[in-house]
Amino acid sequence: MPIPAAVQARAAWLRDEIDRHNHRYYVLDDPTISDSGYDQLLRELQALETAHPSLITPDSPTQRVGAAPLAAFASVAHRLPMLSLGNALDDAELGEFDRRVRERLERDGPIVYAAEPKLDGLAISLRYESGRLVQAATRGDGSQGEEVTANVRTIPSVPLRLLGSGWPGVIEVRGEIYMPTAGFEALNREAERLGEKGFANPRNAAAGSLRQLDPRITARRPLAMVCYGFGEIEGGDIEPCHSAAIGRLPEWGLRISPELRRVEGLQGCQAYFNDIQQRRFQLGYEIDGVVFKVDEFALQRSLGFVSRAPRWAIARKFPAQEEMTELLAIDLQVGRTGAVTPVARLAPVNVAGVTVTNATLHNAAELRRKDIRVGDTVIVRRAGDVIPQVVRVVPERRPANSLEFQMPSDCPECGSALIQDEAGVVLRCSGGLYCPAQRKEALRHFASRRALDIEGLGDKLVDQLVESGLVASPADLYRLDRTQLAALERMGEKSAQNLWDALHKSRATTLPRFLYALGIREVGESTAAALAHEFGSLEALMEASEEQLQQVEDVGPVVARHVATFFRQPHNQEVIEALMAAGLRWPNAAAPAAALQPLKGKTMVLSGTLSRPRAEIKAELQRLGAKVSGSISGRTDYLVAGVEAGSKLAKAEQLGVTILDEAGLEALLAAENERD
Ligand code: 9MJ
Repeated sequence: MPIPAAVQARAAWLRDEIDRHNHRYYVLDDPTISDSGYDQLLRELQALETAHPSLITPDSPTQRVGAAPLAAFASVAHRLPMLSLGNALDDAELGEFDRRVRERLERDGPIVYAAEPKLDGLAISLRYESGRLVQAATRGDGSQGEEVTANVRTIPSVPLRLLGSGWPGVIEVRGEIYMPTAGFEALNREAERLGEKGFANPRNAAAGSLRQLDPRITARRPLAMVCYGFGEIEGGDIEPCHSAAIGRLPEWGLRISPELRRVEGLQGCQAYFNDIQQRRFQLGYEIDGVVFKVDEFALQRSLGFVSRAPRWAIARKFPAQEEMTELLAIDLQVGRTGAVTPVARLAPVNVAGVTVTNATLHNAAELRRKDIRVGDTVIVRRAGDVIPQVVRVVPERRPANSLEFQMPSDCPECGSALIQDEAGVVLRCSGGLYCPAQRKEALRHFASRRALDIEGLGDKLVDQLVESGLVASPADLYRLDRTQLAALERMGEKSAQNLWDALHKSRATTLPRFLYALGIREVGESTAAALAHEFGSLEALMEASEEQLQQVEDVGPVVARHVATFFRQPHNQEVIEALMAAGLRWPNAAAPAAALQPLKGKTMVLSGTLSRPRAEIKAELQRLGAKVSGSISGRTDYLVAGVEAGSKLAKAEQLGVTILDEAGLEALLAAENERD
């Protein structure tokens, strides 16, 4: 049945419109339609093509992912060789290049060069015949590449037909397919989530994605293309110099580097190089240098090429970011929260101008995934100021007798048990206060305002006390005498006296504060208050089983496990004993004096955004005896309404519940704190 002319015209219009929007989005980076508007156009075209399959053309925007998986890639002979580039590794080598060019061209004055970043991806040649993409091929050895048309068709920045007018009947456009950094990172995060290996760098990710036999896989990878050269051209002409000819490509729907510039002479090249090098890590894609090309095609022709590299172009490379070295040992570092991080000790290697001897291995899961072993030859990578990383092992160089690395079961610093976190990624030392690596942070937390509130015990002082060996656990703080304190660096007699007073004052505390100060994982103020309230005494809490702990509001299996494990550690028991011996005390929370629980029997609800963390306010209210509930009912006494309190506020008004704003709450707390 013939297709009505109106339908044919509509389909043609939709195709043009969709191509035009693709161009605006991917090439000009200036979309003029919303994502949903674009989807609507595409869906309308799909519907027309489904109703009338003979409408479908190979270059319809609906046909990017049309092809079935291949058994293998076909070989393609390049009609004009795909050249590679000579390298200049420093200013002197770039100077040599410029001198040779001027000599051969017998020029005294400066040469005009086209300058562009050197993308680190995969070189590709696109062949358009009558404006239609008919073939895409990899460089291969320069004369024979692989045909990857089906895969390249899935890349949104590659037009299936050229836009505008003036393009030659046959035109081969060459450029680089690459994966932008953001896409690469997202892809690797997803791989990690699925327990898969991920790619070592964006270049490998781009190459791996393009060399898929199933184009549907390529289609899901965030690839892009930038054009920077030409192959065969027939049935038409292009501009007579590189910068102008490349500059036309966006009109035809092809992307080029926004950094393309014309520069003059060696000086211009060096200024361009410095500028790009400085902005290198802000570009959003990886580059390994910049490329300079003699701009005028006539001059390029007279220079010609040697073997596979043109005499008219050079890559001024950045120092390599990846180097190979030997992994001498895997050490384990215990961080502030007890997280154990494996660290690679390396045979010293210069990476991009810096000698690297250590690199992070992130965590045990990553170590296992990459199967990194002591004695391996590894690739080390340093990007900008980022901490050096071990990217991968060179399997061919693995010694025959190598053994898989085993994480220990005990903390290398203190011997306490290591516990796997919920996600199964991080191993953590359960040593808590006892573990020297965690001591400083534990002391800081112990002394902090909402814990024991030891005024004057700042970060620097904690460092000094721990490093001098005077203090290993919080209990040691209470054994310091005034002479020892005054002898510390930058400590006058007056500050020593103040600190001593503050330490003395801190002995009188509350059970919730004390529990919070212990720094048990996942036990914040609110949980500490709930635990104190439920068990009443430290002794009862220390004996509680995980099941009993889980009876407490907001305490799930993870928190229960942390609490129980903490109190089972003999070191923690010793520290607690020493603190009690030092005279720490608190009122018995099981039978709080009425005066200490002025909000006893009151039910309060918090809603909206408040100026302090909600958990903090909740803990304070609980300490004063209030029950803090999540929903408003007739039994609610107060609603504390922050910014955008929403439906709870409306309901409270309806039920006649007393509403406090933040100032009202602070006034209430201040009044009640005064009394307790
Ligand atoms: C890259 N990789 O960005 C060339 N390249 O020119 C640029 N590569 C090149 N030009 C001739 N910008 C051969 C290779």
